[in-house]
Amino acid sequence: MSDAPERAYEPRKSICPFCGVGCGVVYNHETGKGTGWEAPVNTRGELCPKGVAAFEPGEHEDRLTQPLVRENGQFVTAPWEEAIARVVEGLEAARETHGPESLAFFSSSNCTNEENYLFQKIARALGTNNVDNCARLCHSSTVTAMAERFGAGAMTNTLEDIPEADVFLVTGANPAEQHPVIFNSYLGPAIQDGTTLIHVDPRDNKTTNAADIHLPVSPGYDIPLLNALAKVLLEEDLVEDSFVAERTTRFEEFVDSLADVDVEANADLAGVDPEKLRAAARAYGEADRAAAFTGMGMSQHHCGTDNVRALLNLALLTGNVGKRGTGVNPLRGQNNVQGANDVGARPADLPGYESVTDEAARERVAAVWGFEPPSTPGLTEVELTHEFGDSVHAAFVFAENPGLTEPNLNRVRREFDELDFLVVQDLFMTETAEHADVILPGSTWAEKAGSVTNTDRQVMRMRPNASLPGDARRDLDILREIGERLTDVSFDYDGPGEVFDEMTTVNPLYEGMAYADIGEGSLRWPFPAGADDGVGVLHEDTFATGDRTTPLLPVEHVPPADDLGEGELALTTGRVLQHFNSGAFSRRSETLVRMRGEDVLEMHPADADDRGIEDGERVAVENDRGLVEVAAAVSPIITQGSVFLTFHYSDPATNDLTGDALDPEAKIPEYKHSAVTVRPVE
Ligand SMILES: Nc1nc2c(c(=O)[nH]1)N[C@H]1C(S)=C(S)[C@@H](COP(=O)(O)OP(=O)(O)OC[C@H]3O[C@@H](n4cnc5c(=O)[nH]c(N)nc54)[C@H](O)[C@@H]3O)O[C@H]1N2
Ligand SMILES: Nc1nc2c(c(=O)[nH]1)N[C@H]1C(S)=C(S)[C@@H](COP(=O)(O)OP(=O)(O)OC[C@H]3O[C@@H](n4cnc5c(=O)[nH]c(N)nc54)[C@H](O)[C@@H]3O)O[C@H]1N2
Ligand code: SF4
Ligand SMILES: [Mo]
Repeated sequence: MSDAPERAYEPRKSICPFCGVGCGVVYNHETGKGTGWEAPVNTRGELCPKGVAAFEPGEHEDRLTQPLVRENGQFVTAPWEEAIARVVEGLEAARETHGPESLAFFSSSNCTNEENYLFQKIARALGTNNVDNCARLCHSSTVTAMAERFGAGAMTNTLEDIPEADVFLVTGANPAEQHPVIFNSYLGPAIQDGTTLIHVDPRDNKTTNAADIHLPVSPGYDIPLLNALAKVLLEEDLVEDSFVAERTTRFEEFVDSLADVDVEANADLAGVDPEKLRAAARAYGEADRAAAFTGMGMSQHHCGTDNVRALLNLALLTGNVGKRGTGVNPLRGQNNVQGANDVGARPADLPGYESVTDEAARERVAAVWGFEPPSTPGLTEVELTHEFGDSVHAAFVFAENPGLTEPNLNRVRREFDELDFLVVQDLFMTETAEHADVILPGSTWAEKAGSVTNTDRQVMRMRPNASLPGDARRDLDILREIGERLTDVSFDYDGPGEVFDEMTTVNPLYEGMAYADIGEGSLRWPFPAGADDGVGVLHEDTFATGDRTTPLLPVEHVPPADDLGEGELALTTGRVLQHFNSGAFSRRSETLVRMRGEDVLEMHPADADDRGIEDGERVAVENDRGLVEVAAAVSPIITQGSVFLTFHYSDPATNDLTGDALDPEAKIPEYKHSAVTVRPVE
């Protein structure tokens, strides 16, 4: 560990390390902060506060600048040679004793396409598909539902065409805070010009401020709400018959499934005003073009896949797919969550989403790799943690902090102690790294080159702006060396360009792209032969499944995993503008900490009154999994019966309270509904 690292800067056009919007950021010598450049997304160089602050965490005194190894329970610094030798020894020992499936690889949506590609290749060269990334925790359910219906899980539309919509239906997402440049530069101007915004969210947040209709759904009750919207579309003849006839199947069955749906009763169950719900259905159904956006409020439930299925029905009923200004658009999480998945850091998929069970796909990959990837799908992120000490004995965690961001942390902490060997490649001493045997100090975004793929499928290039502090190394170099030493395969690439170009030969989505061609612009997938920069609006004539039609699917309400007992409230969790995920970066940025310090519990005045809680008072939020103490922020911005915490802080850690329930198909945790009691701290 070190004091504040010295770094030399040279401004070069790169991409913001925070969210999936993918704004261009460059170091500015005058301000010592980030400045926007006129990049593919932030075309006027606009940034949100996180982009401006993006260089600060790399300079923080907590920065790890030397490898650490555990000696007699304590971390001591070690030369790289020794640290890497221990990694090779630790992973090999588990593999020899328990087989390749005893290894777990946590890849990173915070890191580049090239790093993720090498990381999954290492796992597969060792004989396991146990490689996943934290997209599992964000949009895995969305991707499952969308891939099933449309053949692709990504945004159906592009930022460029979306402002053509007459209506935006934003559900379970708060883009004004989580995707600020999309909201301010693409949605906002359209709203100013008359596009109607419908916001479905239990909280009245910055996105709601711009909304025409707000449906404050009770957490976990989106299916009754979405089914009621579908019912109004049917009752009021707002279905686009020609689209339903030409592009969908199973319409009659779907109509039958809604026969017993009573709009008023469903609205009541979802906690929203039936008249407002009807108004929302009319606005969406009558619009010439309506674009839906979906986020964590929909995806992070144990019925997350079904939630999104219910939303897809609305788009299909109204013909809002395959045209400009329409679609179903998941707003992706980190700067490379789209890319980490595209390049194969997934347990059931090879690069380009070809299934590991598909023999022809494995053979195609083998022709390039020189070995055949294993054919049994691996385990997903939370499943892997739950197997620590049982079937999994060694883990490599690259640029993730599951020790803080997975649900039910008291269990997760115990699980980490069950491992025989853990290596963590990060920038700071994280809650996960505290359990490690070896910690490898990697590079921040500001010190690396490579490509990332943003939320609307644009592949863009990052360039180093800063020198590496101390003995820290570039992530790609660390992975290359581990790959060389640990596997029988050559990892002798001369840099990200060579890795990218190999990746395009095994990944059908990126086939034909060349690293050099990205330049300061972007290349978008899919990228058919002869395309200049890729396909914008997906599913125009046929869905990506290859079919012209897709079914309408009946969806039934699934009650949340935690029952609410007498006096209990529904805790939902999420984000604020100034902080980011585990807080690794945002809590190490003076600019952002100044904007927002501690976490608070958002609580409705009626719920506070019932419990004798005053605004600002410290409260205990508790269930049988854990206890969190914070100050209450009493205000009607949150719907009665629910409370809200972020998960951006480590002390207290909100995920002490969240539970183990997973969506049966996508395996996403239920971060958005936990039963808790709230009382003043004595
Ligand atoms: N500032 C900032 N930006 C970020 C991030 C960050 O941490 N901070 N993280 C990035 C990442 S990794 C991701 S995945 C994205 C996520 O971006 P979002 O999806 O916008 O993130 P959340 O705040 O988790 O959830 C969105 C909204 O869902 C609402 N909600 C809660 N429960 C329910 C429910 O049951 N139903 C419905 N309909 N709504 C509900 C919450 O009140 C919240 O306003 O943001 C990315 N961008
Ligand atoms: N309660 C609750 N929990 C949640 C969620 C929620 O809404 N509610 N959301 C979930 C979601 S959507 C997500 S995506 C996850 C996020 O969970 P995580 O991925 O665990 O969190 P992050 O903060 O994005 O990043 C983790 C680590 O990456 C390191 N890092 C960043 N960049 C680099 C790099 O370039 N190189 C190296 N070597 N390290 C780097 C950081 O220092 C940090 O320690 O959290 C999930 N957890
Ligand atoms: S909107 Fe996202 S990508 Fe753009 S500056 Fe803010 S955090 Fe970075
Ligand atoms: Mo995420």
